[in-house]
Amino acid sequence: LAAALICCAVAAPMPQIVKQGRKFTLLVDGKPFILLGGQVNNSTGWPSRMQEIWPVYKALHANTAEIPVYWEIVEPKPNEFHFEAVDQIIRDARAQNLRLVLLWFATWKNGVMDYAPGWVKADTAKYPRMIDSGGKPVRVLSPHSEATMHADRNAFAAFMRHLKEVDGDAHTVIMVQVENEPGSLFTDRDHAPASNKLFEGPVPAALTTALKKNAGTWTQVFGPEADEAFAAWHVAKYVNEVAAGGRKEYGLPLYVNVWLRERKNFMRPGEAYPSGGATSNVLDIWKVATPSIDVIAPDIYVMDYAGYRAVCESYGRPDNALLIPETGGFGAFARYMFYALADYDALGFAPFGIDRIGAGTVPDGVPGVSAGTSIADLVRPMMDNYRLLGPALDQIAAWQGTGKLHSAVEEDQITERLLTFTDYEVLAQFGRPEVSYGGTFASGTARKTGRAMVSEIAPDEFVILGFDTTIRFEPRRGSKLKSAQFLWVEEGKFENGEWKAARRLNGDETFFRLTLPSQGAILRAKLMSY
Ligand code: N0T
Repeated sequence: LAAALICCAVAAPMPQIVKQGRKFTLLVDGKPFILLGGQVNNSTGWPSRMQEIWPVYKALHANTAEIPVYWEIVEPKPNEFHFEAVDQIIRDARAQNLRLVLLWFATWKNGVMDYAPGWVKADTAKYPRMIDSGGKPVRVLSPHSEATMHADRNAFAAFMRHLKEVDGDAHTVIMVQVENEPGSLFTDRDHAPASNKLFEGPVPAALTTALKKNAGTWTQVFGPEADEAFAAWHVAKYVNEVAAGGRKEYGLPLYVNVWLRERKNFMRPGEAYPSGGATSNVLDIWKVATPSIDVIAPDIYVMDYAGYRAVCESYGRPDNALLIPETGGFGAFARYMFYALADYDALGFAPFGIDRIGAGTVPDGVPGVSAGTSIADLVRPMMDNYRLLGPALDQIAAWQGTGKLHSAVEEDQITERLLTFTDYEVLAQFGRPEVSYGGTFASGTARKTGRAMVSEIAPDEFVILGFDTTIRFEPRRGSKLKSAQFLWVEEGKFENGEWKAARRLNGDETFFRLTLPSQGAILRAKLMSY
């Protein structure tokens, strides 16, 4: 019997990203999964170092760890592979009940080549550097080298084949990032003679046709963006080849992350951001060039909320799911998480630099934060988010894409938000009401901690999750309802997909408004009209 069980045990379905209607969903073990994670610092992908970091994930209630895998370490000599560290990390993650996203640091890491193995770095004839417009080689591998692409693809394929062997049944690893922020710093494109020749030639018909542009040279078709468009096409084709090689071995979802161009000085490619990466201005080119990549994912360090939302808007589009594999972990980003999950149906959200949580004070030079501030204080709102939202992720995943899940988030000068649902409107005001009789006007919190999401789960029933927010209901303007009254309100939580009410709220707790306190709460309210 045991033998029969073993022989017939069915492996869980592969992780995959599916699209139903306009909504993308990441499926893990066949079920919708919102990746709530964190990325470790760059030099932390070592089992010994991870021993100190696993407890941080536990404390956070994260469900996924994003950890790099280094080409220079897994292939120290051509075709000699070492996956011991990767294997140990997978075993440890499994023991922690965490999923993994592994990050393939190879030809590109932040627009340079630092993770290429020594034998690639040393052989500049076989693995050429890019040449800048002044004729000088730079610290970036050329995307025009077949030899370099083959070397990377060969290693990535070996890595994916190995993953299938060690994890093909358990699916602890749910997704793989191909490269890290590809593109080139120091030059807008390769100016080597052979590349210049290519640049003077026609734009491939596959690209002009897909973009519905007339045929012509790069300059004719793309004008002032020609060098960058050319770089994007060639970097994207290269990354797609690497991805395709790995995917053939093991079909996990693959994504590419982006060092954004938004809000960086004069936004010159190769100076303010790597040229040829999948920045918003060349995203269309990347989508044409990368059929083997599931998602192009922005690393969002944009500090202001309008800019943050604009990035979500430009990457979450009909042909691309929104996935945020890197973002900030400080105060404002705890608010932005609500936008990402509730308004843009993000598949996942992962602050960068998990190692630092709980450790020390902020060093000099971190934008928007004064040096010396305690990191624990700064990340507390994010940790609160994880604690509150973590157990409700299955529900949030089910509410995404319904059009009935909205965020209400406090910002400078924005002390209230009005959300519209089928029959009711919700007024969310941040902070505690100042006057409790004769009107309620919450006028904001000291540290901008107001953040909530509201989901209409039936026409007269709502779930409200969040912090430091005051909630009131009225019939939607124009609806035929005359009044709004609570039939009942509960405070509780979700457990294994079930709502567990802890108490009924009434009296002062519902009289003028509902309140989400500073430590957060999940409320469920049934309304009626009379
Ligand atoms: C990221 C990270 C890591 C405020 C930087 C961000 C990670 C890489 N690059 O810590 O190196 O591996 O993907 C680049 C965006 C910088 C803009 C910061 C503005």
